[in-house]
Amino acid sequence: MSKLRFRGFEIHKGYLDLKAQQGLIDELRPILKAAPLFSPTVPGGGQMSVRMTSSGQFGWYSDAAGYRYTDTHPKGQAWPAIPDQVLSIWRQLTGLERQPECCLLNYYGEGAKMGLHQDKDEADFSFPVVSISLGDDGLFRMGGQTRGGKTETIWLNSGDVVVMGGEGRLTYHGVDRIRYKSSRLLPKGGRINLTLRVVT
Ligand SMILES: O=C(O)CCC(=O)C(=O)O
Repeated sequence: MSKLRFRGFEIHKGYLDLKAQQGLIDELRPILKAAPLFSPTVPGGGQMSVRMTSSGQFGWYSDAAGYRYTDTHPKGQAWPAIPDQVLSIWRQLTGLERQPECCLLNYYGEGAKMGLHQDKDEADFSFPVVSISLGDDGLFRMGGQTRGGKTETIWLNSGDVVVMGGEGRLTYHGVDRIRYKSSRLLPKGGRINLTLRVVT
């Protein structure tokens, strides 16, 4: 386990051992069943290559009308509760009383990626976003507080956890690509990223 700092991000390499990663996957299975993955469209009209769902009081959603949080899955059911193990990672790394209200689950299949963006649909940027990587390696790109300028990358591996808080809270970030089937954690391959967010 080691802690690195890049562009305001705290990157905890190897934070979760294999047993903890497998435990998390077991906790995510019922969530994926109750709130199946969907492919959001973006306001410009395209479709994201990442598939997603959420747990918590709110889920992140996007369509032609814009980016926002919703209190139900697109099929109408309430989002399932955030798993305990996920909440305990939040508490260990942030030390906060306040709990996240959304755990966004992104699934990157072969060829999926996520463009550079800021997470700014939340009401209060003084709370960090905590990001957990599971499964295949992902090439994480980090920029600055505004669009443009120099960027740098780091490979995130299964079990790495990134805390995006303080000066890193509004740092541009994205995922260029994954190394499909580089991990055996998910039987069908791919990468899961969980981001924990205080929304209101
Ligand atoms: O997949 C990742 O590592 C980053 C996910 C992300 O940037 C997001 O959900 O906003």
